[in-house]
Amino acid sequence: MSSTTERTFIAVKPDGVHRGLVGEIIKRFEQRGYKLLALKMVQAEKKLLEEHYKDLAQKPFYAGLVKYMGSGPVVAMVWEGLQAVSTGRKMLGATNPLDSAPGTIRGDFCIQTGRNICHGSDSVESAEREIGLWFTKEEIVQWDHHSKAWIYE
Ligand code: DAT
Ligand code: MG
Repeated sequence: MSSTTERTFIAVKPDGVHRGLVGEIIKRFEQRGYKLLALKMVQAEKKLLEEHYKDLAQKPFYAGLVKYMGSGPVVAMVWEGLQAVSTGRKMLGATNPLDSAPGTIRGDFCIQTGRNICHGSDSVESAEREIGLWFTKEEIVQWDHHSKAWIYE
């Protein structure tokens, strides 16, 4: 199976921001080799969060999830690279941090599903939808247009 270049939507949730884990989470994606295409800190509107998590609207934890995600600023990002979606999910770890392997972000920094510090898209389709919800086209850098001039003289 060949790997393809993908984009994924990664976010540091309010508890991750509050706990000072923004840099740690960015660092892991940078050091793995992914490219940062967009980043912003957002106090998300309830409407955006409800739309973001609309597939979970019937779950008993939905209202609490939306409230938690709106309880403080979120750091929203777009990362690009080979298999960014599935590898990003591996780097985050399992949804329930008690099942997240040590070495993953959740496995290293949290213990509660309801406070699991980070979000990552679960498919290429979800990534496209989520990137479109959180970012305008203008906010996403066309890195390939810049990188040669930027890194090399
Ligand atoms: P993930 O964030 O790993 O993609 P998900 O999309 O199934 O997981 O759920 C979104 C978020 O909702 C998850 O990160 C934390 C919260 N959540 C999921 N299951 C939960 C549960 N059983 N109780 C409380 N919160 C839950
Ligand atoms: Mg999910």
